[in-house]
Amino acid sequence: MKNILQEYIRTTPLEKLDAGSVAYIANLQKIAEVAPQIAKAIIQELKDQRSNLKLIASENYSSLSVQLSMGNLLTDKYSEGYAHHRFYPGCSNVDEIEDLACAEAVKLFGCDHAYVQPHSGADANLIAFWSILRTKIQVPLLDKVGEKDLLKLKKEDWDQLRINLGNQKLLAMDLFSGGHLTHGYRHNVSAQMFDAYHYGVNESTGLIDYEELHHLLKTIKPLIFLAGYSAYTRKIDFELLRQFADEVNAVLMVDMAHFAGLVAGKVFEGKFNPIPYAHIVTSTTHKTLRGPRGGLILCKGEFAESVDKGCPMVMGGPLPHVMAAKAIAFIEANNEDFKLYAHKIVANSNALAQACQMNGMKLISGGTDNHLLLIDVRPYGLTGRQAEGALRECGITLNRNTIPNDTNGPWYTSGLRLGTPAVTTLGMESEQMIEIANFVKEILENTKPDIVKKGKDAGELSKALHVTDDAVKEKVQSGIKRLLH
Ligand code: DSN
Repeated sequence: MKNILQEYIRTTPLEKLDAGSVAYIANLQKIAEVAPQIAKAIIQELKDQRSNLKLIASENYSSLSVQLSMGNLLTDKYSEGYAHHRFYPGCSNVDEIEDLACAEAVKLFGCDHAYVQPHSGADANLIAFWSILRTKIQVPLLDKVGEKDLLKLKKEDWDQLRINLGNQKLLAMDLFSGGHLTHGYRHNVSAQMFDAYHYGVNESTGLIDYEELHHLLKTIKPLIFLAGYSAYTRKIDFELLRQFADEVNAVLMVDMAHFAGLVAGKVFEGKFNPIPYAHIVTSTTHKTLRGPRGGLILCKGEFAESVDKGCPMVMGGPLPHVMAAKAIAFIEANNEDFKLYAHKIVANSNALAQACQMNGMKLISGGTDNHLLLIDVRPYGLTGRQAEGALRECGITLNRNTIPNDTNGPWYTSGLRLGTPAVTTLGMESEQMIEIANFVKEILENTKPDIVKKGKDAGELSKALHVTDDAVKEKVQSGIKRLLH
């Protein structure tokens, strides 16, 4: 272990060995006393993130303040409930942390109410779904039968409530067009909870067709109209979506996990900012927002009481150490530097998209308005999985992604998703985006599907395996090394 720590120190530029690094080293030493293999994996991960170019659109580099606020005794405390309303004693310090995190989120986003307990974006979505169901279905039923306490509900009313809760419609963007799996994908609990319907994008433009969506919404009349995405490259007109939602009395929910940092950084303003228009907004805190891994809910006052019941409705104990890190991230995001950073993410994404197109790559929707772009890799005769593997081998980490009407399915896929939040944190500019696009082109042009050597498919071209020209691999690897140092 000593060697690994020595190597960490050796490979860390002196100017970066500040108090944070020293704290990190002390932290790793304590970890190594119990589980050297965990300390080793952390150091390996550090090296990995330093020596490969991080283009995963949903990843970033959080600050040391964010990271170190999570590695402490706060993890030892139970605090089920919410601030000043706990099922456990001794929570005054956690109350202070949660109060601050909520207040900072409200200040940053200008919303009515914030809930900072969700452990992830998926949790945030589940809590938001149940908060809507509670507000719109459960509370009215309780009012109707004249009972306030769920525990005292008669069996037949309880049975009726369960039927009503299980009989609601959700309309969301489909996974293949850029939606998220928690938005009613059949392999996710959201599709099992709701009668789920989906909208896609126009086949030729790759854009949301608002007219078609309007028509679909009026036909389906869902309880929840969900907007937001994991892999859509354009801005969304939330003002228009709210008008549509109001026409059918639907709740407009927006999952801004991917673009929360662009909202916080005032890149998405006016009708492109979901906060004034959506009833409930969910998010993660670790993507463009650059905070700790976790979830967040922002909502109008009407839903605040239900959202605050996230525990016990969906969750158990909150994570006080992560709430502390969220407070820090919201404070970090609420300044001019973060605004510049957020604008630069999009400028870089545009530069990367243009350079990819100049290099002959086909982009879904023809470009980007946000932090990500999607390349259709079919013209190279590759699946997304093969392309992803080839790029990773050369030092570029990004993920394969479905594209609209993808015939390769969500495992192999036909697309690559590229994002600029992490490389922008590293200080890269459009000049580097041009170099990156050149690397991607060279790799894709010099990679071929490989042959399966064993099993019943032996001899056939595989959708998973690839082979990349060695000289290209070496050239790109040394280019990436240069970019990162
Ligand atoms: N896994 C995240 C992403 O990459 O978009 C969403 O959950």
